[in-house]
Amino acid sequence: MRELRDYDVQVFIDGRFERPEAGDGIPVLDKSAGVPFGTYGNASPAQVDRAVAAARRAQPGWAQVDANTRSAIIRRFAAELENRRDELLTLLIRETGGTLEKAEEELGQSITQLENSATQLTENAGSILPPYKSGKLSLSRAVPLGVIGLIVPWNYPMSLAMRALAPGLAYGNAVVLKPAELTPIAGGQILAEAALAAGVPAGVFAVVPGDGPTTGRTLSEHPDLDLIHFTGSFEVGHQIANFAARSFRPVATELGGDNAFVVLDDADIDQAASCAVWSSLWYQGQTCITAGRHIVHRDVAAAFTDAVVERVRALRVGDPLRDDVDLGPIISETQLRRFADGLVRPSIAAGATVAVGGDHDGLFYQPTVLTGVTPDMPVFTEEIFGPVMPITVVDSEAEALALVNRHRTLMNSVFTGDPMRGLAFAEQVKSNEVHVNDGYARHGGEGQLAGFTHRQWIGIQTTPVRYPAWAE
Ligand code: TXE
Repeated sequence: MRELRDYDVQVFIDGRFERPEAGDGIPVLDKSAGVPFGTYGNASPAQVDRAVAAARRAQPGWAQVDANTRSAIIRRFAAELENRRDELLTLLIRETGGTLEKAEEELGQSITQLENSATQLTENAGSILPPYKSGKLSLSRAVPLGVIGLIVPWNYPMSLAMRALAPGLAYGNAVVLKPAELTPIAGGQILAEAALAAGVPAGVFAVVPGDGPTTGRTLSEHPDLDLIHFTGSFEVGHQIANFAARSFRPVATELGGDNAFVVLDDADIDQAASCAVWSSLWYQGQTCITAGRHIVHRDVAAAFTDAVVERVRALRVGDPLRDDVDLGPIISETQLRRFADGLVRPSIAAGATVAVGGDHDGLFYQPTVLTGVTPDMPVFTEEIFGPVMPITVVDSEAEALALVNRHRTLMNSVFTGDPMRGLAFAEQVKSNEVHVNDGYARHGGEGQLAGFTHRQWIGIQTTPVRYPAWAE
C-alpha cells in the first residue's frame, strides 16, 4: 500500500472545487496515530443553497441523457475508484480506523454499487399494466425524483454514500452529499474527484462538507429537495423525519438498532461463539447491524460464554495498518466515552461482570465480554456501537423472544440445532432481518431502483371514447 498524501477537502459545486466559507483548515485525523493527514472546512448555508440550485438546474438535462451514455459515465466513476485502489484502501484504513479487510469490503461494495446501477439503468424501467379500460394502453415508467439531499455517517463513509449516490445518479437524479465530519475525504472529496474525472456533468453531483448542526441541518431543511436520505443516529434521524413530515417531503432514514443474538439450548456452541464474535466485533462493533444483546439459554450459557471469552482473549488490538492486528481504534473520543462511560460503566455498577476486556489505551479499546447482564442495564437497553458483548441468560425460548422484541432491531440472529425451530423463531421476530445460524450479513451493492424514482402511470387511449352526453 502507498504512503498517504495530505488531503485538502473542498466544497464541490457545479463541477468546480471551491474553499469552504464557514471555517476552513479543520484537521482530519488518522484514527490510529491521532495525527492529521488532511483538512476540511464547513460549507456555508449560502454554499449549500448554491449546490442545491445548481443541482436543480442540471437535473432535467441529466435525466434526458440517453441510458447508454449515462451508464458509461457511471461505469467510468467505478473505474476511477478502481484505478486508485491502493491509495483508497490506505485512506479508508487511516480515516475510519478499520482493518484492510473492512477497507476492501467498503471499496468493493462502492464499486459494485456503481457497476450494478450502471447495468440496471439500461434495463427495463417500466411495465405494461393490466387493461383497466378497454381500448386503452396503460403503462408505468420510473421517473427520477429530482434533487436528493444525502447525509452520511462515518462508519462506512464511502459505501453508505454510494448506496444512495449510485442508484440516485444512475436513474437521472442530482445528488447533494454531506459527508460526516470525521470522514470527509473518503466520504466526499474522493467521490467528487472521481465523478468529475468520470464526466458526471456539472451540477449533477455536489459535495458540501461540514458539521451537522450548520451544514447538515441547512441541507436537510432545504426547501428545494425532493428527497432527504439520511443514515446516522436515531436522534438526528428523528429530527430530520420530523422536519420532513411537517413539510410533506419524502424522507429515507436508516438509523441504529439494538440488535439481538439468540443462542437456544440445542445450538452448536462453537459455531454460535465464532459467529457471535464476528457479528459483534467486526469494525469494533461500529455498524448498525452489529450484534448487541446476546440472549442465551441457561443450559448452554456457561459453554457459550467460555467459548466466546477464549476467542476474544486471543484478539489483537492496534493500528490496523499492521498485519498482526484484528481490531483497530474507536473512531473518536466522544464515541468511546459514550459507550465506555455511558453504558459499560453503569452496567458494571448495576452488577454486570467483566469476563474479559474492559480496559483501553487511548482509543484502542479491548474487546469486552460482560456477563450477568439483566434487561434493565444500559448495555442491554441502548445500542452500544462499540466492541462490547453483553450476555444475558434466559430460561426459555419464549423469554428470549420477548426480550428480542422489546427493542427496535435491524438485524438479528438465532442459533439452534433445528433449522425449522430457527425458522419458527425468526417468523416471530419483529424485524426486517433475521438469520438462522448466521450473523452479521454483508450486503453486496444492490443499487436499487426503488426509492430513487417514483412510478408514473401513463394511459394511452387507443380507440375513440364516447363521453356522457352532458359532456359532449
Ligand atoms: O451520528 P450523527 P454520530 C449511531 C450510533 C452512534 C450514534 C452517534 O448509535 O453511536 O449514531 O453517531 C450529520 N442535521 N450511528 O454522532 O450525529 C452528521 O454531520 C443534519 C448509526 O456520528 O447522526 C453526520 O454527517 N445532519 C449509524 C451524520 O448526520 C446532521 C452510523 C451522522 O451523524 C445533524 C453512525 C443535524 N442536526 C452512527 N447533526 C448507522 N446506522 O450505521 C448531525 N448530522
